[in-house]
Amino acid sequence: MFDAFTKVVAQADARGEFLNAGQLDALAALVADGNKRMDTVNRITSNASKIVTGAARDLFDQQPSLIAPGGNAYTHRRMAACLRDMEIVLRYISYAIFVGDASVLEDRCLNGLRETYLALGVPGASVAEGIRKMKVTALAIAGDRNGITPGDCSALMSEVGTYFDRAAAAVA
Ligand code: PEB
Repeated sequence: MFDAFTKVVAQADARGEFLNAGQLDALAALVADGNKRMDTVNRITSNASKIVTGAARDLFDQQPSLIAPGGNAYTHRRMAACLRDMEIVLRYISYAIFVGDASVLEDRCLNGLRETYLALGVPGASVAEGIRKMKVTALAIAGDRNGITPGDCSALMSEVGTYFDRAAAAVA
């Protein structure tokens, strides 16, 4: 599990090199934008259940067969497993945003998840759609210009988007 700093150190060490100016500049920019990152994590974290339940509701509206008898979210047990899975994915995405690196998400959540869903008979494409719906809400909440010092968050928001994209691609 890396963060943005240890990732750069590991890469430099693998080549036996000192950190270069480009790496230092990139990490300096990350530090300078640290408050934006923490605000983003805070907003997503404190709205996690809203993001999860909203995405699940939209998913079941669009794919009602999931909650019909025989569907993969039919019965309270499967519905609970589905909501829990979406929450787990969002939690790992929030960690990745926090550390500025996807490895925690990849190693601890996405690794083997597609195979797990295949074995369970859970439709990965539907999980991916649920993740894409969480992305839309999370970005709207994190990027809300109200109640926050205005600034340019475009790079951070696109980084946040990439973590959702990775998660969706890993199960689709
Ligand atoms: C992954 N999900 C399920 C299971 C596991 C995971 C390991 C089997 C064990 C169990 O039921 O608890 N666990 C989960 C995860 C990590 C982990 C992400 C990461 C660290 O440890 N059903 C749907 C939707 C979708 C869904 C498409 C979006 O209709 C999910 C939610 N996951 C779902 C369902 C089950 C499940 C299990 C329904 C139960 C499947 C079953 O038992 O029939």
